[in-house]
Amino acid sequence: MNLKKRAFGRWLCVLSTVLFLGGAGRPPSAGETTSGARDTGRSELSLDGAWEFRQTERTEWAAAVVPGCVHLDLMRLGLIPDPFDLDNENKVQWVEKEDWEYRKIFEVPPALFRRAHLDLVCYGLDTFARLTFNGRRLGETNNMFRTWRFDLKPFLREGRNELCILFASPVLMEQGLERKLATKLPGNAPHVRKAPFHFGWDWGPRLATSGVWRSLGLEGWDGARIESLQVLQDQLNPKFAALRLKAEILADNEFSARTEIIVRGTDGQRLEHAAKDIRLKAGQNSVEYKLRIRNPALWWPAGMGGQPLYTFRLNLSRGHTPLDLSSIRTGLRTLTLEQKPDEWGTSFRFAANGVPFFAKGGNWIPADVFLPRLTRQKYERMLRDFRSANMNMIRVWGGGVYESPEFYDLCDELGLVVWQDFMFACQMVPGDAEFRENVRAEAEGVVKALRHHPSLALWCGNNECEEGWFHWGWKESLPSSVWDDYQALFDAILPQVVQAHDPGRPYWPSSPHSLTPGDPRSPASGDMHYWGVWHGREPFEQYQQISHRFLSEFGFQSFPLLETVKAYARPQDWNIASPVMELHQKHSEGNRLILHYLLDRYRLPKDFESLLWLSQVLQAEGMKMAVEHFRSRMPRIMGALYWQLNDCWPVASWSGMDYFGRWKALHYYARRFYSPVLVAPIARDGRLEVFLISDLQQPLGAQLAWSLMTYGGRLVASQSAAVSLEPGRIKIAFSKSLEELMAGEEDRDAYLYFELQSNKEVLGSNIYHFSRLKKVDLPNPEITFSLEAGTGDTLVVRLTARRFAKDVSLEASGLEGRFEDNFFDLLPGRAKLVRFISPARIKLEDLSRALKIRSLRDTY
Ligand code: BMA
Repeated sequence: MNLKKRAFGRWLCVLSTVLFLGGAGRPPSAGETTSGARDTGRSELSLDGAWEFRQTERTEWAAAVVPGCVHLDLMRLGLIPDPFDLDNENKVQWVEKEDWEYRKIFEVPPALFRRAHLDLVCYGLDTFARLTFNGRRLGETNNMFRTWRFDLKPFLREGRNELCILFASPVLMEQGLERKLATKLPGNAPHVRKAPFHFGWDWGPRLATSGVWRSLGLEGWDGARIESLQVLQDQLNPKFAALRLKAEILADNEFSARTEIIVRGTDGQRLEHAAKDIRLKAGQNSVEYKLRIRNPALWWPAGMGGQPLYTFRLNLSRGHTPLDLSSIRTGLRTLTLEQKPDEWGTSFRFAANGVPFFAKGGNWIPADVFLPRLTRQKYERMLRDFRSANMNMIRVWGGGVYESPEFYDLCDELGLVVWQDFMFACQMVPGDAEFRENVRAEAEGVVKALRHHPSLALWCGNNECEEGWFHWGWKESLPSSVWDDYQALFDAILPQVVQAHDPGRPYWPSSPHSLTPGDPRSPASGDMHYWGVWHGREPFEQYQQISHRFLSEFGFQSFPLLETVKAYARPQDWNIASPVMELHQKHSEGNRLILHYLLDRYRLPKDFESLLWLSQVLQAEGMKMAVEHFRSRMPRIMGALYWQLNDCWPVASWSGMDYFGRWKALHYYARRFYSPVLVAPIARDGRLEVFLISDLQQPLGAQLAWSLMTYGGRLVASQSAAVSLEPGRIKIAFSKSLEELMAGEEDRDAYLYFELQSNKEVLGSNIYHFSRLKKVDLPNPEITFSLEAGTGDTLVVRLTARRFAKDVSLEASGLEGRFEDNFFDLLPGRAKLVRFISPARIKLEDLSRALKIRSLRDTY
């Protein structure tokens, strides 16, 4: 994970004073603070699209695309191979050591040229950019997370203009910055404000790219412009919401202006309207509106209620001339982090509108190494798939990026609560004034850009920096001044920024962190990253000993299935120890650990494809064991976010969904272990306790049935009992000795099946195996299937098995879509119907031809 540092002489840029931080920090493509000159008063010229680029002073200018990055441009021209394929990552390492230059020649329309102010607004420059405009120096940047705004007026010509952006090698810049400091800091390029994962991670390639990674454009305005909007919620009750709308307006002189606010509900219906005349002064101004919304519709996390959203639009005008408009969309809710003393220490739980909820979800990493490739469609598909798996929370991990506006908009719409890290991970930080000011400006920009999202629950300072200091030997090996620098940033600057610009939203210094100073792993308070299983080689059963208050990380790796492996390895590489496969396994112990755990529980798989497949079942079983236990400890434990939801390239990793969006066994399992009602049989010390866990909002009467079956198909015993489920509660349905439950059967011959029903609907089911499955002689299940037309255009697979079948999986390679359920168990004589979900219209014959069915017994 550590960057190998090399000594290199390098220019370091001195930041010019020409630049200043931009406003709300939303790319124009998001469509909120922007629109054409006609109705806003502000006029714009997007500079996205066709550009040119070259390797500084070495090559000719060639075609480039903005937003983009140098690797994508080089790939498009065939100048580098696809770094995701084979071992090409190694072959493109030279790119990060070079400087790259981008230019665009463009015409400025006369109407825009006549504006009193013309700014160049860049929503993402990665990272060390020197900008020149018409040959004159405009300024420099040093942070890919900031929005940069430059005053172009003095430089602009009527007609043809040229913008040039020179990107210095981020690696050489890091080395130069590192040399300036006396102490070498731990972390991946810790001096550079660039996505840490770009420098390589234990699931990601090292592809430290450069380029204009987000939109940029010209903004022309006269007199004044709206810099930011904020909605503050003073009171919220069923009758009304008392709100304040605050706007920051920048004016270039003193004059009288009119502001007008319009509030609309989810359906677009106009709810409120008010106007105010104000006297603007030159410089910063603020205007505040007090608003009341009657009978507010509350925003809820997924599974708890709906996600109604309100839009607040502010128009700014002088007389009848519109100057600017800006709008934000938000939801009305309270979303609090409750830390209250209790019998186990201090709680750590989130509550929506006063109702505490168990956080179910995972950790998000950037969904592509090459960020500009991400589209709203890809975000939408992935986020919907998280929600489909009954998740309600996502942690945006601190080693990636602050995600794009679309990401957070979708989280608002889907009810996915966001835990947002600031972008620092597994590192210490420099303490010089320039670095601190840079981070302060970054944090202000980000907080102002994201604070209106109702899904946003928490600002967290960093990922595992405190953990590293106290548990990875840094405290012992580094001077204490490094800890002072840590505290200056994470205990002072960042919480101050949150307090000033987003008061009311909780700030948590690090993940993990606790209320006991110096003990980020305390079980009594705060959140916890539990890595005893995996890094610590402890068995899965160890999860059942955990009683920390909120598990924000725990995980286990698997390989992607063959269809994804095919995207980077040829048949001759299909061996997990081949160089290509090892390059797509970034954790040095990864393959060894997978095999270590696998042989503990399953038989040796017969071939490469079976190994890939079985690694996914192993991972899914591990996470199932963890989450079922965590949920059974509610309300002591109130969150389970597994590591990790997704991938940034095709690779062996902890993800539940691979780079192409294919669901691994884990994601299907998650849909079950995060379901609102869960039956969880958990064995400890020779006894089996069966927990009934409900996240529903109402009590429910149900019937719990259990049967003892042999793998060969004999029903030994069965029983059932009426049970009641309480909202937000767990209940132990029964607790019996394993011996009694086995009723004289051998442990490797029999299993227990549990099913919970209410009004003839199966709310949940689960299986308890008395023995490790490697010891069980699984019978041939003799699975048969037929295909049927379902509702609409869908196709349904009907499956039956003659004998018990573990982890039945359906694959339809080459067809777009996925099966609604997968990696499930089949019981003899019980049919299972599985829908194939596809955006395309799939023919029955095609699905029949592509369909591949297997189960655990097929792996050996
Ligand atoms: C966690 C994360 C990542 C890492 C993962 C697996 O601690 O924060 O840094 O990828 O572990 O090792």
